[in-house]
Amino acid sequence: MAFDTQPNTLKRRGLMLILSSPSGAGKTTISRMLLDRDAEINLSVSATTRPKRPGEIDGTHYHFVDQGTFDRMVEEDEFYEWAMVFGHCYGTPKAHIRAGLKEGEDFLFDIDWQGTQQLYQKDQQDVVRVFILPPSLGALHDRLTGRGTDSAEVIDARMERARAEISHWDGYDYVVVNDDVEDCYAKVAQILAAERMKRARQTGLIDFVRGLMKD
Ligand SMILES: Nc1nc2c(ncn2[C@@H]2O[C@H](COP(=O)(O)OP(=O)(O)OP(=O)(O)O)[C@@H](O)[C@H]2O)c(=O)[nH]1
Ligand SMILES: [Mg+2]
Repeated sequence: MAFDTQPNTLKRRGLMLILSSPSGAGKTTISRMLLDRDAEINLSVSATTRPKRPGEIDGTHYHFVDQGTFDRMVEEDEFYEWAMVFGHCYGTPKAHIRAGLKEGEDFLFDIDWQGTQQLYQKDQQDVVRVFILPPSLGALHDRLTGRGTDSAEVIDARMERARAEISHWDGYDYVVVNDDVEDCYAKVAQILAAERMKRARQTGLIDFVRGLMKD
């Protein structure tokens, strides 16, 4: 009897892991940790019309495009979803992701609640939605202040936005409170591991079980 193939190495369909959170709750940190530590997941690189910030790399963090290019992409139906966030357009290019999912690649999405709703409507079975909450609004305020990059006014505006974003918590499959970044990462990694094992995603199971029964 050959038991050399474990079910978790079977062929499977990829998934779309969406991480959303209010600004400052740690989404960017958790995303980076996942991308560094998990070889099977890649970032879905969005297109945006917002100007590039220092340190950002075109094609790695975003595809930075002008409004005309963005509008053309919308017209030609190149986006899975797109939304206006803080006055700029952001969109998820589709072709690359569709092809990757079939090959068993997983994608991480750092998108807001509007994009999450649209992706979910288009593709429920591939989407896993995770929302990260701060332990308290005070902690969120401290983190935003601690970055040292924003004025008090900007921080107040971000806090207002954070309240609005938190109000969408119930549109997610999983909600994780980020008390401690390593704990929060571990929880997100567990969610990912379990979702990868879902029967419907393990497209290689039918053949595997058929083979088992022959032994
Ligand atoms: N719907 C949608 N939202 C996106 C997309 N790409 C990025 N976003 C969201 O747009 C918002 C602004 O992102 P950025 O311009 O990178 O700014 P940021 O400083 O990272 O903002 P926060 O992550 O909110 O702190 C974030 O909430 C992202 O999650 C996209 O393709 N679609
Ligand atoms: Mg961010």
